[in-house]
Amino acid sequence: DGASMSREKFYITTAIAYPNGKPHIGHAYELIATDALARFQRLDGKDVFFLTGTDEHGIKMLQTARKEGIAVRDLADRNAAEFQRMAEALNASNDDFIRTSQPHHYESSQAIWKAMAAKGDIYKGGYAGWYSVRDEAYYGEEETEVRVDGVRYGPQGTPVEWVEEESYFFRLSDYQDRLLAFYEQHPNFVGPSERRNEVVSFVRSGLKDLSISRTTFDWGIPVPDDEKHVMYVWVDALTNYITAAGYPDTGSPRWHYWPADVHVIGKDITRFHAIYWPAFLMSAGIELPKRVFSHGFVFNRGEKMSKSVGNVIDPFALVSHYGLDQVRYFLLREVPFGQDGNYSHEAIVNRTNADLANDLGNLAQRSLSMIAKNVGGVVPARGEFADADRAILDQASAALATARKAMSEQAIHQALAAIFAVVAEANRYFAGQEPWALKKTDPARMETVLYTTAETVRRVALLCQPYIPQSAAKLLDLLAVPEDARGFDRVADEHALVPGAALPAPEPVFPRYVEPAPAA
Ligand code: ME8
Repeated sequence: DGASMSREKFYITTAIAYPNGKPHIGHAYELIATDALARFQRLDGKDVFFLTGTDEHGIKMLQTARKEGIAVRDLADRNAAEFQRMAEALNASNDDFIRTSQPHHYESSQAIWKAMAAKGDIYKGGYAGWYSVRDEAYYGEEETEVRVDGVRYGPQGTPVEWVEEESYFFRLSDYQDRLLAFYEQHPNFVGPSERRNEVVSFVRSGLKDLSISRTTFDWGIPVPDDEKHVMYVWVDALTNYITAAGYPDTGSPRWHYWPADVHVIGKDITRFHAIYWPAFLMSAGIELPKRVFSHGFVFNRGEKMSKSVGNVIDPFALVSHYGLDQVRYFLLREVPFGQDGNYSHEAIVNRTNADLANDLGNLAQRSLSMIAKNVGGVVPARGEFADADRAILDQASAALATARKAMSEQAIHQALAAIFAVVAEANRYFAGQEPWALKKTDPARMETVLYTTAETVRRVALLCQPYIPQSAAKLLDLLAVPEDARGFDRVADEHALVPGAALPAPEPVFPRYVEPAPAA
């Protein structure tokens, strides 16, 4: 539509997960973070397209289905439904959910293959080398090692097996110089910088042509004009990002979203997104994404989660135990985005009680209940602002600019730190102004202090929407802010609360986490 065409577009994606099992906390983490980034840009006025989905082909899916004694399509259907259910449970605002088993995706993957072939970048040969089924990745022998258990492992610590078969190859080696020049010209293409450095040094060390088809199984997208081969799962997986934007129909109403503004992924799949994907796109003559951001891993008390250790955390259980916004806030605040982080009960309880219940919850509850009791449940009158009033309101407005800069670099934790610094300062302001004492000595000044506090809460609640959307909405409801007045343009002074406007009865928004009583 005309309105969306005139706004700046913003296309953001998560990785698409393998539905060979149920979603785990790593998947939840990536989706929540990407959701916060997408919501931020939407609230900031952009025309956002946010994509997530499932990566359903490949030998890993097939092996899991065999182990479970079910058809691979049934495995994909069953678990893709779990990933969709997780997106709902996490309140993800994705605009689409792509499944690579969808017919349109076959068309799209075959189209990019043909474009690469037409460029002369695909040839038939024989592959002999190491393959990790768990990573769905080919590794050079020098990247592998035999450990004391006699098993050979790849660089991510997963076992590799020897593969020898006829295969199509992509002339990746031809792209080494073009990729290096591209990284040079676009220093922000890969973030954070540690990941960028790894990518650049891997490409500098020399690229070999990449095997891009398999013949020993058929759970994949057929290679055009050679039905004996299916595409290597990563060729089809990466293509999801353009399929969803309408490819190969570049006249599609969604094609204006391409190139993606940012692909949010975990650090283990940086090589695919920062090397293979741009090379495929260069070959096919398609514009490159603007940025790839690799987040860290979430561990359970420092240990890698695995089914065999039995410490895998179920995101559904986590949300029902602690509350959705509590989980979202914890993950986004506690772990600097881009670094590894830890999950622990103590840490989530501490964030829930200290930041949400005590700091933000009490600020809202104390000011709004004083307003209900002493000002008759309407927005208080505002007298002349004192310096202290002006200062806290200005700090709240300035947090938008800080958050905007941080979010544009995926520094989600920094945006939250700036917003919660306002909350901490507002609590000091409220305590220092002692509105309960002013009630007798200077009731007009009391109203101005309560007004200033409520207006600060409004600004903070607006800014909190990307991270804790349900709770922020409740706070804005308590301030009677209409739903169409919740964009970031409303943070400004001219949209401040209007004295005399009726407010609903206050109620607490952030419950404290209380340890369940031990069973008797
Ligand atoms: O890699 N902490 O799928 P996947 C944080 N299908 N992130 C984690 C994590 C953890 N403990 N474990 C996994 C794939 N992830 C491919 C992607 S994209 C075209 C194809 C992240 O289900 C992981 O890094 O193994 C990846 O970004 C995402 O979850 C899906 O992982």
